[in-house]
Amino acid sequence: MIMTTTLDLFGDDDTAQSGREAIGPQSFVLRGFALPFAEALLQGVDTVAAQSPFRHMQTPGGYTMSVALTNCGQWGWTTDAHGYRYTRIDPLSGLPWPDLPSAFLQLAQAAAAEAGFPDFSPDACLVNQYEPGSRLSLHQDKNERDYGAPIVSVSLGMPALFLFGGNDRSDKTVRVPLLHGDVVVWGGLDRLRYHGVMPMKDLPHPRLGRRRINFTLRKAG
Ligand code: MD3
Ligand code: FE
Repeated sequence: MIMTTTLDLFGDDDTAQSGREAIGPQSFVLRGFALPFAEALLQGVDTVAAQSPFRHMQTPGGYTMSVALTNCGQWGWTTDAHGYRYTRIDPLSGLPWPDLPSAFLQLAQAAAAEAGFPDFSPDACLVNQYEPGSRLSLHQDKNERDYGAPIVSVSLGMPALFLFGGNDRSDKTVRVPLLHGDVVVWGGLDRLRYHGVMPMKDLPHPRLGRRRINFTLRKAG
Protein backbone atom coordinates (compact mmCIF):
# COMPACT_ATOMS: atom_id res chain seq x y z
CA MET A 1 0.00 0.00 0.00
CA ILE A 2 1.40 3.39 -1.06
CA MET A 3 0.37 6.32 1.11
CA THR A 4 0.93 9.94 0.23
CA THR A 5 0.25 13.11 2.16
CA THR A 6 -0.26 16.59 0.82
CA LEU A 7 0.19 19.91 2.53
CA ASP A 8 -3.12 21.72 3.00
CA LEU A 9 -1.76 25.06 1.78
CA PHE A 10 -5.03 26.97 1.70
CA GLY A 11 -6.91 25.30 4.53
CA ASP A 12 -9.35 23.83 2.01
CA ASP A 13 -9.78 20.44 3.64
CA ASP A 14 -13.43 21.43 4.08
CA THR A 15 -14.10 21.24 0.32
CA ALA A 16 -16.35 18.19 0.48
CA GLN A 17 -18.19 19.60 3.48
CA SER A 18 -18.80 23.15 2.22
CA GLY A 19 -18.64 22.67 -1.55
CA ARG A 20 -16.04 25.41 -1.81
CA GLU A 21 -12.66 24.82 -3.37
CA ALA A 22 -9.80 27.10 -2.29
CA ILE A 23 -7.49 28.42 -5.01
CA GLY A 24 -5.79 30.91 -2.71
CA PRO A 25 -5.84 31.80 0.99
CA GLN A 26 -8.95 33.96 0.43
CA SER A 27 -10.19 32.81 -3.00
CA PHE A 28 -12.82 30.14 -3.44
CA VAL A 29 -14.49 28.43 -6.38
CA LEU A 30 -18.13 27.55 -5.67
CA ARG A 31 -18.79 24.94 -8.36
CA GLY A 32 -22.25 25.22 -9.90
CA PHE A 33 -23.38 27.75 -7.29
CA ALA A 34 -25.19 29.85 -9.96
CA LEU A 35 -26.88 26.92 -11.74
CA PRO A 36 -30.25 27.23 -9.96
CA PHE A 37 -30.37 30.94 -10.93
CA ALA A 38 -28.98 30.67 -14.47
CA GLU A 39 -32.19 31.62 -16.29
CA ALA A 40 -32.84 34.63 -14.03
CA LEU A 41 -29.23 35.74 -14.44
CA LEU A 42 -29.36 35.43 -18.24
CA GLN A 43 -32.60 37.41 -18.28
CA GLY A 44 -30.73 40.08 -16.29
CA VAL A 45 -27.86 40.07 -18.80
CA ASP A 46 -30.35 40.55 -21.67
CA THR A 47 -32.09 43.44 -19.89
CA VAL A 48 -28.76 45.15 -19.19
CA ALA A 49 -27.46 44.63 -22.75
CA ALA A 50 -30.70 46.03 -24.25
CA GLN A 51 -29.98 49.37 -22.52
CA SER A 52 -26.16 49.35 -22.59
CA PRO A 53 -25.04 47.04 -25.42
CA PHE A 54 -21.88 44.95 -25.36
CA ARG A 55 -19.06 46.81 -27.10
CA HIS A 56 -15.36 46.29 -27.83
CA MET A 57 -13.47 49.04 -25.98
CA GLN A 58 -10.06 50.54 -26.77
CA THR A 59 -7.15 50.10 -24.39
CA PRO A 60 -4.89 53.04 -23.48
CA GLY A 61 -2.19 51.25 -25.49
CA GLY A 62 -4.28 51.50 -28.66
CA TYR A 63 -5.61 47.94 -28.88
CA THR A 64 -9.23 46.87 -29.28
CA MET A 65 -10.27 44.38 -26.61
CA SER A 66 -11.26 40.94 -27.95
CA VAL A 67 -13.73 40.72 -25.04
CA ALA A 68 -16.91 42.80 -25.45
CA LEU A 69 -18.23 44.39 -22.26
CA THR A 70 -21.00 46.33 -20.62
CA ASN A 71 -21.86 47.25 -17.02
CA CYS A 72 -24.71 47.65 -14.59
CA GLY A 73 -25.03 49.21 -11.16
CA GLN A 74 -23.97 52.66 -9.93
CA TRP A 75 -20.50 52.49 -11.45
CA GLY A 76 -19.25 50.98 -14.73
CA TRP A 77 -15.71 50.17 -15.75
CA THR A 78 -14.53 51.66 -19.01
CA THR A 79 -11.33 51.95 -21.00
CA ASP A 80 -10.38 54.28 -23.83
CA ALA A 81 -7.26 56.02 -25.16
CA HIS A 82 -7.08 58.08 -21.95
CA GLY A 83 -7.02 55.17 -19.50
CA TYR A 84 -9.08 52.82 -17.32
CA ARG A 85 -11.69 54.19 -14.92
CA TYR A 86 -15.16 53.80 -13.41
CA THR A 87 -17.93 56.16 -14.61
CA ARG A 88 -21.57 56.68 -13.65
CA ILE A 89 -22.58 57.32 -17.26
CA ASP A 90 -22.30 54.84 -20.13
CA PRO A 91 -20.23 56.70 -22.75
CA LEU A 92 -22.11 54.84 -25.53
CA SER A 93 -25.72 55.54 -24.44
CA GLY A 94 -25.01 58.80 -22.62
CA LEU A 95 -27.25 57.49 -19.81
CA PRO A 96 -26.53 56.01 -16.37
CA TRP A 97 -25.56 52.34 -16.47
CA PRO A 98 -28.60 50.02 -16.11
CA ASP A 99 -29.72 48.98 -12.64
CA LEU A 100 -28.12 45.95 -11.06
CA PRO A 101 -30.59 43.08 -11.53
CA SER A 102 -31.76 41.86 -8.11
CA ALA A 103 -30.77 38.27 -8.97
CA PHE A 104 -27.14 39.45 -9.45
CA LEU A 105 -27.08 41.11 -6.03
CA GLN A 106 -28.69 38.23 -4.19
CA LEU A 107 -26.38 35.66 -5.74
CA ALA A 108 -23.29 37.79 -5.08
CA GLN A 109 -24.14 38.32 -1.43
CA ALA A 110 -24.86 34.63 -0.86
CA ALA A 111 -21.60 33.62 -2.56
CA ALA A 112 -19.53 36.23 -0.70
CA ALA A 113 -20.96 35.03 2.64
CA GLU A 114 -20.08 31.43 1.71
CA ALA A 115 -16.48 32.55 1.19
CA GLY A 116 -16.21 34.47 4.45
CA PHE A 117 -17.27 37.98 3.38
CA PRO A 118 -20.68 38.45 5.06
CA ASP A 119 -21.15 42.20 4.46
CA PHE A 120 -20.60 42.59 0.72
CA SER A 121 -22.41 45.57 -0.82
CA PRO A 122 -21.36 45.83 -4.47
CA ASP A 123 -22.03 49.05 -6.41
CA ALA A 124 -20.58 47.98 -9.78
CA CYS A 125 -20.93 45.03 -12.10
CA LEU A 126 -18.73 44.50 -15.16
CA VAL A 127 -20.22 42.06 -17.68
CA ASN A 128 -17.78 40.45 -20.12
CA GLN A 129 -18.79 38.56 -23.28
CA TYR A 130 -16.30 36.15 -24.87
CA GLU A 131 -16.42 34.46 -28.27
CA PRO A 132 -14.06 31.78 -29.56
CA GLY A 133 -10.57 33.35 -29.67
CA SER A 134 -11.37 36.08 -27.10
CA ARG A 135 -8.82 36.37 -24.30
CA LEU A 136 -7.96 38.57 -21.37
CA SER A 137 -4.26 39.14 -20.82
CA LEU A 138 -2.73 38.99 -17.37
CA HIS A 139 -3.74 42.06 -15.29
CA GLN A 140 -4.60 43.30 -11.81
CA ASP A 141 -7.94 44.92 -10.90
CA LYS A 142 -6.81 48.18 -9.33
CA ASN A 143 -9.42 50.77 -10.34
CA GLU A 144 -11.67 50.13 -7.33
CA ARG A 145 -11.40 52.48 -4.36
CA ASP A 146 -11.57 49.84 -1.64
CA TYR A 147 -9.45 46.70 -1.92
CA GLY A 148 -11.00 45.49 1.33
CA ALA A 149 -14.14 44.38 -0.50
CA PRO A 150 -14.08 41.06 -2.38
CA ILE A 151 -14.97 40.50 -6.06
CA VAL A 152 -17.58 37.89 -6.96
CA SER A 153 -17.38 36.41 -10.46
CA VAL A 154 -20.09 34.36 -12.20
CA SER A 155 -19.37 32.29 -15.31
CA LEU A 156 -22.05 31.27 -17.83
CA GLY A 157 -21.84 29.53 -21.20
CA MET A 158 -18.68 28.21 -22.85
CA PRO A 159 -15.93 26.88 -20.56
CA ALA A 160 -12.83 29.01 -19.96
CA LEU A 161 -9.35 28.41 -18.63
CA PHE A 162 -8.73 31.05 -15.99
CA LEU A 163 -5.11 31.99 -15.20
CA PHE A 164 -4.39 32.81 -11.56
CA GLY A 165 -0.99 34.31 -10.78
CA GLY A 166 0.59 36.08 -7.86
CA ASN A 167 1.21 39.66 -6.79
CA ASP A 168 3.99 40.11 -9.40
CA ARG A 169 3.38 39.73 -13.12
CA SER A 170 6.27 37.25 -13.40
CA ASP A 171 4.90 34.91 -10.68
CA LYS A 172 3.90 31.45 -11.82
CA THR A 173 0.25 31.04 -12.82
CA VAL A 174 -2.13 28.15 -12.22
CA ARG A 175 -4.94 27.29 -14.65
CA VAL A 176 -8.44 26.93 -13.25
CA PRO A 177 -11.22 25.70 -15.55
CA LEU A 178 -14.39 27.77 -15.10
CA LEU A 179 -17.64 26.20 -16.29
CA HIS A 180 -21.24 27.32 -16.73
CA GLY A 181 -22.62 28.08 -13.28
CA ASP A 182 -19.32 28.39 -11.43
CA VAL A 183 -18.90 31.30 -9.02
CA VAL A 184 -15.55 32.52 -7.70
CA VAL A 185 -14.98 34.87 -4.78
CA TRP A 186 -11.65 36.71 -4.47
CA GLY A 187 -10.71 38.95 -1.61
CA GLY A 188 -8.33 39.92 1.15
CA LEU A 189 -4.81 38.69 0.53
CA ASP A 190 -5.69 37.57 -3.02
CA ARG A 191 -7.41 40.78 -4.13
CA LEU A 192 -4.45 42.17 -6.13
CA ARG A 193 -3.21 38.95 -7.70
CA TYR A 194 -2.57 38.93 -11.45
CA HIS A 195 -5.12 37.00 -13.48
CA GLY A 196 -6.36 36.50 -17.02
CA VAL A 197 -8.28 34.21 -19.35
CA MET A 198 -6.66 31.97 -21.98
CA PRO A 199 -7.88 32.32 -25.60
CA MET A 200 -11.33 30.75 -25.72
CA LYS A 201 -11.78 27.45 -27.53
CA ASP A 202 -14.74 26.94 -29.84
CA LEU A 203 -16.82 24.70 -27.56
CA PRO A 204 -20.45 25.78 -28.04
CA HIS A 205 -22.65 25.64 -24.95
CA PRO A 206 -26.16 24.09 -25.21
CA ARG A 207 -27.87 27.22 -23.79
CA LEU A 208 -25.54 30.06 -24.83
CA GLY A 209 -23.97 28.80 -28.06
CA ARG A 210 -20.55 30.23 -28.92
CA ARG A 211 -20.52 32.73 -26.05
CA ARG A 212 -19.19 32.97 -22.55
CA ILE A 213 -20.58 35.57 -20.18
CA ASN A 214 -18.66 36.47 -17.05
CA PHE A 215 -19.90 39.11 -14.70
CA THR A 216 -18.06 40.44 -11.70
CA LEU A 217 -19.65 42.27 -8.79
CA ARG A 218 -17.41 44.83 -7.14
CA LYS A 219 -17.30 47.70 -4.72
CA ALA A 220 -15.89 50.48 -6.90
CA GLY A 221 -16.99 53.71 -5.24
C1 MD3 B 1 -8.69 37.63 -9.18
N1 MD3 B 1 -12.56 38.88 -15.69
O1 MD3 B 1 -13.21 41.48 -15.68
S1 MD3 B 1 -13.29 36.95 -13.46
C2 MD3 B 1 -12.10 41.17 -15.17
O2 MD3 B 1 -13.48 35.62 -16.60
C3 MD3 B 1 -11.68 39.76 -15.20
O3 MD3 B 1 -14.00 37.56 -17.41
C4 MD3 B 1 -12.24 37.49 -15.87
O4 MD3 B 1 -10.61 39.47 -14.81
C5 MD3 B 1 -13.33 36.84 -16.67
O5 MD3 B 1 -11.35 41.99 -14.61
C6 MD3 B 1 -11.97 36.82 -14.61
C7 MD3 B 1 -12.42 36.61 -12.05
C8 MD3 B 1 -11.63 37.68 -11.35
C9 MD3 B 1 -12.02 38.98 -11.25
C10 MD3 B 1 -11.28 39.85 -10.45
C11 MD3 B 1 -10.17 39.40 -9.75
C12 MD3 B 1 -10.52 37.25 -10.68
C13 MD3 B 1 -9.79 38.09 -9.88
C14 MD3 B 1 -9.41 40.25 -8.89
C15 MD3 B 1 -8.35 39.75 -8.20
C16 MD3 B 1 -7.97 38.45 -8.34
FE1 FE C 1 -9.75 41.21 -13.75
